[in-house]
This record gives sequence, structure tokens and C-alpha cells, in this order.
Amino acid sequence: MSVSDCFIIDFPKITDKRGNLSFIENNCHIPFAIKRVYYLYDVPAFAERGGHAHKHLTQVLIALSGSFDVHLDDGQHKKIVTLNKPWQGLLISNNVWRELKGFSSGSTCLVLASEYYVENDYYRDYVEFLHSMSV
Ligand code: T46
Repeated sequence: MSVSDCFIIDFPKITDKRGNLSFIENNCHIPFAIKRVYYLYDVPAFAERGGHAHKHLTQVLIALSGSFDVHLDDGQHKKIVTLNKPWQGLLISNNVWRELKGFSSGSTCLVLASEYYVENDYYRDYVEFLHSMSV
């Protein structure tokens, strides 16, 4: 998997003068069954989240409010994606290092994950990650 396997997904958007509505249906709008949902909130502007890759997990990140930058790195190529639209998600495949930075005030990141939380699925050491990608 590489950064080119990471892409933006547009979710349905129902516009309404009362406010807009988007929805995501399991196995329909994203290419995996959702096993876990988590979210990042109250993130200070200077904070950085992520700083790891996953061996098997695929997930979709959504900026439900505010904005932040997602730095992607597969060991050979890098890409930065800014998320700031609640009707869009960024799919991040396994074996891609990700760092989340530049959180705006009040931003919220919703994450839809293909697997339950398993600490052993993480590469948390960048050198180990690079080594694993090169063998
Ligand atoms: C990712 C970015 C965007 C759990 O117990 N269950 C969970 O589902 C998660 C995600 C985390 N945790 C525990 C593990 C740590 O003790 O919560 C603590 C903080 O987790 P972490 O340092 O991994 O948080 P982030 O924001 O750096 O990374 C998370 C995800 O772990 C990661 O997959 O891509 O959000």
C-alpha cells in the first residue's frame, strides 16, 4: 500500500436551510465494514496526533468541524491532505505512516476503522516502519 492508495471520499450531502446533513452507511459509502468509531476533540492547536502506521487497519478520517492537516508517508512518497469539509473523508490504507497537525480551534476528527483496537497492529517507531516497508 502507498500514499496513492489514500484518497478522498465524498459522502452524500443533503443541503437544507435548517442546516446540512451527511450520512455514511456501512459497506456502502466506504470500502470496508466499520468495526470501530472514535473521535479526537479538544485538540490544542500545537498538538500532533498519529505518528504511526498500521499493519492491517484501514480507516477513514473526517473533519466533522474545523480543519487539520494529515501528513502521509509510505516510506517512498509523501503527501499532505488538508481536511476541512464534514462531507468528505480521507481513506488511509494500512502501511501508511500518518501524522495529524495544524488543528484549528474547536476541530473534531471522526474516525471510522476497519478493525477493533489492537496495539500490536501499530508501527509506532518510524525506523522500524521504514525497515518493514523495505523488506
Ligand atoms: C490514527 C489516529 C488518527 C484506545 O484504547 N482505543 C482506540 O480505539 C484508540 C484509537 C486509542 N486507544 C488508546 C491507545 C492510547 O493509550 O488511546 C490512547 C491514545 O491513542 P493514540 O496515541 O494512538 O492516539 P492518536 O490520536 O495518536 O492516534 C489515533 C489512532 O490510534 C490512529 O490509528 O490513525 O488517531
